[in-house]
Amino acid sequence: MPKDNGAVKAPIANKHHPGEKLVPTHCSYCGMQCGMNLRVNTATNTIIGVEPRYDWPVTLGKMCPKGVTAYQQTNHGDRLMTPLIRDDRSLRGTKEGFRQASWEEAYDLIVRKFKSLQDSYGRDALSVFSGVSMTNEKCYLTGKFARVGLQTRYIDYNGRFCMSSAAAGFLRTFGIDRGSTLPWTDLNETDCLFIAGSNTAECHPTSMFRIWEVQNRGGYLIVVDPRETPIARRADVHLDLRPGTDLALANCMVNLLLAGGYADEAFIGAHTNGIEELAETVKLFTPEYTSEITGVAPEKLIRAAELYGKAPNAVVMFARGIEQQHKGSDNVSAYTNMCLVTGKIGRPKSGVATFTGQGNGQGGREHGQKADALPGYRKIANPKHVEDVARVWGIRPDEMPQPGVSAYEMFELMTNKTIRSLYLLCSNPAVSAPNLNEVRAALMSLDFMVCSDIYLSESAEFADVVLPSTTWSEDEGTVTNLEGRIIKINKAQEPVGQSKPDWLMQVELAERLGRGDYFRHLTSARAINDEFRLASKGGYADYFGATWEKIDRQQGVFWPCKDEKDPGTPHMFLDKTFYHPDGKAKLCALPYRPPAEEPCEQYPLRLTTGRVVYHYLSGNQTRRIPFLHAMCPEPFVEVHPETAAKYGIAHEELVRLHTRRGEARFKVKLTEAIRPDTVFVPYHFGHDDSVNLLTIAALDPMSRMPEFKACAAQIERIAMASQSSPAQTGGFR
Ligand SMILES: Nc1nc2c(c(=O)[nH]1)N[C@H]1C(S)=C(S)[C@@H](COP(=O)(O)OP(=O)(O)OC[C@H]3O[C@@H](n4cnc5c(=O)[nH]c(N)nc54)[C@H](O)[C@@H]3O)O[C@H]1N2
Ligand SMILES: Nc1nc2c(c(=O)[nH]1)N[C@H]1C(S)=C(S)[C@@H](COP(=O)(O)OP(=O)(O)OC[C@H]3O[C@@H](n4cnc5c(=O)[nH]c(N)nc54)[C@H](O)[C@@H]3O)O[C@H]1N2
Ligand code: SF4
Ligand SMILES: [Mo]
Repeated sequence: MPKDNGAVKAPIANKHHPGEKLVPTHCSYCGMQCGMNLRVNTATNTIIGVEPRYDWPVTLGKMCPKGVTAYQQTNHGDRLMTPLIRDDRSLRGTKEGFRQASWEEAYDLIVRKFKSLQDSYGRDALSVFSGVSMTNEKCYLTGKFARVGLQTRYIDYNGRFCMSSAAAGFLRTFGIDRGSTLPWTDLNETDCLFIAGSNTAECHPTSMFRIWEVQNRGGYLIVVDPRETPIARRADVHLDLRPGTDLALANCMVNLLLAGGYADEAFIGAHTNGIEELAETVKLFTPEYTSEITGVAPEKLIRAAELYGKAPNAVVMFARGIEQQHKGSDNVSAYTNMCLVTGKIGRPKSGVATFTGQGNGQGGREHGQKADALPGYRKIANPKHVEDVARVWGIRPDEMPQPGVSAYEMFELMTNKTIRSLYLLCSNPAVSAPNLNEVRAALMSLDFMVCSDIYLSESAEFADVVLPSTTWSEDEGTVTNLEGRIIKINKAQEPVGQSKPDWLMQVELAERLGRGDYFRHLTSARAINDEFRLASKGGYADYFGATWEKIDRQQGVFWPCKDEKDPGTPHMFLDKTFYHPDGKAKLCALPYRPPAEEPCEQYPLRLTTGRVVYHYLSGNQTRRIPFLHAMCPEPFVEVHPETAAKYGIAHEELVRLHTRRGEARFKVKLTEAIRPDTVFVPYHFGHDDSVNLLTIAALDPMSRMPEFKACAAQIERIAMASQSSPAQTGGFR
């Protein structure tokens, strides 16, 4: 039994309830993938509740408010039970006009439309936009479905808004992108945690017992966040920077580490490239200069560098706070420089980790849903990689479509009619994409749209055909958690109504599109797993040896796992070999750039966006759960009392936020836990309540990640605003 560091003291046996069985699995939501047992009534074969899995080594029985209510999704009254078709296109952008249809009718319509659009406008008239709340098997098949089934180049996914900067940064620095270089069970045993841009207590709550344990053992916690989040409140040093200024702060840390005698010269010399240029670049970032940019007091910067530098073992961690910037991938490489110059990487209890967001945010980015990538983290730009995958798929290499474009850029291509049709699955971009007025207009401009979801989402309102998918509890497969550990999701109940797993829809559609030869053999999640492990074999993200049996036997398998004998790789880089051709890691010299949009007279505040513990992403799942809705029924804007006084606004008053792209109304939440120059809004709400009506689509040049975390905004009392120019509408309702 692994050591327990939190409130749960000893392994607790799960109670046996008569007439029930427990199905061990993992939560449907975030990258923590907490172990849970679904309680199933054996007479009705339905899910009726949940119990923690105390024996799951990562989370030891802990779950958050979303996890304990996740089971309520499966038999929820809002589930889509049959395919829906809408004949009257004038009703698009609303919930109205859908009628129930059979699968045959829905498939016939889809196939007819797809074929005629491709006949008229070429194969690339179709596009696929997917998400990573799906298993590896489904993510893999979605990539294959786009490229072999639909034969289009246009596929991308919601991880572009989530993990793409972490991925690009790690690839540049290490030559490989595994989100964590060490298992979570190491975290509580380190001496210093440096956590930037992560609201860990709300977004990865079941990591907290390990983080508190570091402090309980006399170690240190440093938090970089413009807001005093629950974790920042308990930090030894809270670096409360202006949103969008991390690159300066990270450079300052490296400067202070080098100047303070904390550099590991031997490690730098033997295992890295680029120290001269890095040292030259960071020199400029003295505590005083950095303080001017970031607004963080110089003493705090010095103290943070000292604590990290002195710690025998330390882990640098970050999340979307630093990654969702138009220089997110630079921020990732810049913070990772801290580990490399001090040699605190490639050994137990030291390293770097990003808090992967979605349940399968890691696996989902490795197996071909990205515009330019193929299974095993291969690249379409590399002819050898294309050959490897083409062989497994049974196509000629020259039949492999070229790379497409990133998620936001796909919407731009819809607007200009390059892309005519969208097959959307497992994502709700009408809420979660940036600059929503444009994105909603892009969806409206489509000639034909299909949406697969478990509920009628805000995005489904734009569709011509809606397909009912299964929830995670009605199918099986594997997911890769935030450690890089491949785990098993088990089926607890038969699909409700006529809902089907996404992989089955794709296999059946491929058949009707005349592409059945490539898909017909994939008759189960297991069969897909066999093919996908083979397709990943020899790639960077090699899953070949991670069989379902081994996953069960070992409580998960860390990739890379090359073959049957290989137990997997919990710790990366133990032999100090990185994945660039010369085996060295790259120290990246990255000059500071300000956010794409800086405050000005008209838009004097910085708007940043993110999450609350009670809701998940676009909120399409969690807004329907009574307890979660009761705890957080509507969005709000966090405003510092000083700022509120300046604008004459009060707690709970309704205000209007404006940016150059749009406006929306929110209730004010007065709090001293935010910088006076910054306001924060959670983005889990739809229609006119979406803060993404305001956000900017400034894209990172490497990762194509939008700058969700910083734009310039104005706040107005509604009473005053009503006297000014007429309100722009919040897009389509
Ligand atoms: N409850 C809940 N948990 C979730 C999710 C959810 O929707 N709800 N989603 C999951 C997913 S997909 C993801 S990606 C993760 C996201 O997990 P996090 O990244 O932790 O969540 P966010 O709220 O987006 O942002 C984190 C923090 O970044 C701070 N921040 C804003 N701007 C900046 C900046 O410029 N610099 C720095 N250093 N910090 C900044 C914000 O104040 C916020 O506290 O959470 C996962 N877990
Ligand atoms: N302003 C702002 N915007 C953001 C962010 C931010 O911090 N600020 N964060 C970004 C991040 S990190 C992320 S990850 C994105 C996420 O944004 P989205 O991709 O919109 O995330 P979800 O709400 O999870 O959407 C998943 C949809 O799929 C459905 N679904 C669940 N399981 C399945 C399944 O198995 N099959 C099918 N077909 N459907 C299923 C759900 O009901 C839901 O409607 O949002 C991004 N947007
Ligand atoms: S922390 Fe994440 S995985 Fe765990 S219960 Fe909460 S939402 Fe689910
Ligand atoms: Mo995410």
